[in-house]
Amino acid sequence: MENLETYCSNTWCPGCGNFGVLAAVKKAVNSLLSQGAKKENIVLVSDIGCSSKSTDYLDLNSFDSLHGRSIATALGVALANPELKVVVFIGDGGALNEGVAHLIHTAKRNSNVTVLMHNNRLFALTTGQFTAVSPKGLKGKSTPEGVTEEPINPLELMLSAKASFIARSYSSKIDHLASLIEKAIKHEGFSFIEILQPCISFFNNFQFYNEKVYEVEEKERTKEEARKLIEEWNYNGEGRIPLGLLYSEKRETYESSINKLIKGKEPDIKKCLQAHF
Ligand SMILES: Cc1ncc(C[n+]2csc(CCOP(=O)(O)OP(=O)(O)O)c2C)c(N)n1
Ligand code: SF4
Repeated sequence: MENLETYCSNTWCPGCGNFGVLAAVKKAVNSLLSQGAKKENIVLVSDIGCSSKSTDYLDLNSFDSLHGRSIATALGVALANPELKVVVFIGDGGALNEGVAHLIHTAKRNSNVTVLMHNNRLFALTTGQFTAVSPKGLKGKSTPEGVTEEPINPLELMLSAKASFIARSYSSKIDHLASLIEKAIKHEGFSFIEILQPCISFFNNFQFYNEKVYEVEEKERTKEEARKLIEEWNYNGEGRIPLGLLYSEKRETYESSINKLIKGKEPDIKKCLQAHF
């Protein structure tokens, strides 16, 4: 078992849900390595935020992108080399506010990318402004009187955007999360895991999740069945919170369809160089 540790000192607040996510990623990566995956073929792409510090703490190839742009960067990596397993670490702010267009279109394209969305339900690194998934009424730096808007449901969004692997887990359930991460990375196409990740400093909802979450059986589901499960929780207070692989389907990946299109039409590098020199 590789500990995958780096020389970086960890700057997360003690008790942060991100520690559970990091432990689950290490477990999933080790399991993949033990099954023959090559370490050099795993590429992590990070965004900006507490969640994206994960790449600093993992001894794997990684690329630090801009806030909200990591998913577009990951698509580029996957397209350039279809051999790679590309995993994005992104916060709910990066995924659903700054970068929501990239999230939707990368899901629609079925690019071979795994997105781990650390959902602490606010912009944590900048000390607690509201995001698209903050519950109505949440008080913070940008909403001293409480959020007045309704939160969106990111899994509903992913179902509509045609994501081919949609799952939810919780940072306190390390084994559950590790198993989903492993499945998501093995999945051919776009995989999205929403990770409920309490931010102990600005929105400590460990107790709320401990009381509300439950694990669903893993089985094939129609979109209607998945939608029903996904709508059980409204991201405010009401409803139980289902965890697990909620929807998956097989569909051709973006990389496969583009590579078929360009096969045999690649530019002749020698001729290009001769034309220039
Ligand atoms: C385009 C852009 N907008 C805003 C910022 C400022 N900024 C840096 S980190 C951050 C919060 C990140 O929140 P989130 O993406 O939810 O990740 P978390 O810190 O919660 O893990 C913000 C707003 C930025 N760096 N770039
Ligand atoms: S601010 Fe919140 S999300 Fe960021 S490290 Fe601290 S507890 Fe974790």
